[in-house]
Amino acid sequence: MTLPYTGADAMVHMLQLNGVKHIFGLCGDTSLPFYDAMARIDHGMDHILTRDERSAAYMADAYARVTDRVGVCEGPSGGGATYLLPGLVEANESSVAVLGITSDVSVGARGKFPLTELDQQALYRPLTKWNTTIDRVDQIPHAVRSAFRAMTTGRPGAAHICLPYDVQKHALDEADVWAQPGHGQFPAYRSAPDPAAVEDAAQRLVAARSPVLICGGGVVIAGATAELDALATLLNAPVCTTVSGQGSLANTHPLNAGVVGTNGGVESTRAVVAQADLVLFIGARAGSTTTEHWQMPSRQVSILHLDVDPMTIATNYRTDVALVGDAKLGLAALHAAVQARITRRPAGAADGVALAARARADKQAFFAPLAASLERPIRPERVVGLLNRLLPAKAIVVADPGTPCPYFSAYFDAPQAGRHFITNRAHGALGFSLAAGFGAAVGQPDSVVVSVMGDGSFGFTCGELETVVRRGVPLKMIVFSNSVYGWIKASQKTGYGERYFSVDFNRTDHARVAEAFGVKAWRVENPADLESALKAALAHDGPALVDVISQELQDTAVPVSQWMG
Ligand SMILES: Cc1ncc(C[n+]2csc(CCOP(=O)(O)OP(=O)(O)O)c2C)c(N)n1
Repeated sequence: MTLPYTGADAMVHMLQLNGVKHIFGLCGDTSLPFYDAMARIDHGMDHILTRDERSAAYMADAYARVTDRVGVCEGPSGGGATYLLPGLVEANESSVAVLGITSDVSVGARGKFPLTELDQQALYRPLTKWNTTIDRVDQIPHAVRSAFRAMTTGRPGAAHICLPYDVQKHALDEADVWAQPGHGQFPAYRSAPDPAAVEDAAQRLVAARSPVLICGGGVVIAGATAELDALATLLNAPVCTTVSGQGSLANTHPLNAGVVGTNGGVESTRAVVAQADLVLFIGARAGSTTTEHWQMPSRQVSILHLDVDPMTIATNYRTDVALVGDAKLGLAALHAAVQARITRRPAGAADGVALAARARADKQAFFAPLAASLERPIRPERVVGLLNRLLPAKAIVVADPGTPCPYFSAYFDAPQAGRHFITNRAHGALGFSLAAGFGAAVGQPDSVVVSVMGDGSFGFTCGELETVVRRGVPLKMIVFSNSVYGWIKASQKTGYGERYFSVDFNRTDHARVAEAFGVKAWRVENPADLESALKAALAHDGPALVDVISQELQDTAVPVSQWMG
């Protein structure tokens, strides 16, 4: 007997037709028809079972960031839908194309108190770029097409499709199951800024005494690193990045002056922005972290802003020229327009290479002695310094909030432009990097991927070590073990008179936990042993974890200029 073609079949085929290769998810009652279709159909997609829907979404997020393809995650109704949510929120706010599929109670059971019922569409509405509930089976192909179109065009973002149980079993006509080529990757289309605005901006860039470029995540998402390099070099302008904008230029590029802002920014990079007479924001939102709560750059500086999303422009700064468009096309157009005008720089023009070199040298002068320190507990600087030396050029570091984010933002020296650093800066939820690192490693199996987490984050996410081992992904993991929610303790130290309240917890032996899951692990207390442990972990041909007994964050020289207080 041939089975009818069902809604579940159509969902599987629609994902396949959009070029999906991996789906991260966790099973549930209302997802059974979808799972059965996945089992029956020869679709070539790999379903990766996770131990928590939050992880599935974080995996899909980092997978999308390293492949530029839509990341797909799925979970069941009720609890599954609530757990999938954090990853979709992060992806949406970080302009990453992630599709979340939640199964749901049957349409026919709505309102009758079926187990797990929840208004999933309402739950996701404010948090996704596109969101729908399927009411009838024949809506599935169109809904999936709309979701992919929404995720990959304009400013990329997350989409959610709620797929009721009974609809998955209903029959439909296969003829409507088709996908638009190109909507599986982002950005699917590129639009260029208004040529008149480009001319205006070019004129100001050429006339500026000291233009500084500040890049957000948009440059790497648009694949605009070569165009950025060309424009900055032509102008001899230093390039700063936000935390998410790391990789816009190689960290070792002569014009890279480093990360700006409260989280990872250091005094010497701040000085580069402070002396600018013009700032060009590129693919950046100019939010609180980047601009030190809208103080840096100052209001006196001329502002140009290139972004694919017009709603980011002039949100925080009165803007002299708005360039609405894709970063790759926009930077290429600016380069052409500047080249046509630039004969000589204005009198007294700053030397961008010298400014960036000074910023990097000053930073290094502060960092190097701390990285060499044999103090106990181990200084975070030592971990970053060793990884800078030991990691291959193609490595990807995925950092959690707490110790990892500011330390790696300030001091990690990726020698290549592109996606070599990932962190969840939109919402900064703890417990991101282990799962995200796994997703990155699935998306880019040729790269060494290192997840760097605080022990607080480890506690959120360690169940996923089973997934890492089951799937044989050679993820490298580093835990900063300091038995404290250090970021908050540091805020209590600076802003609340050292009245420490409910921030300390017991030390866990993370290496033994990892070993119990089958992960090769090292526990390092002596700073002199750190290099050999990291080398062994990197050389190991499977997953490996190094548990570093490290300074409490509030006692460190962390590059954070402002705590909450
Ligand atoms: C889900 C979630 N809850 C609470 C916070 C608030 N928060 C920010 S940093 C931090 C402490 C991080 O502790 P840990 O991971 O141990 O790293 P450390 O700061 O000690 O280096 C907390 C609780 C958060 N970011 N995410």
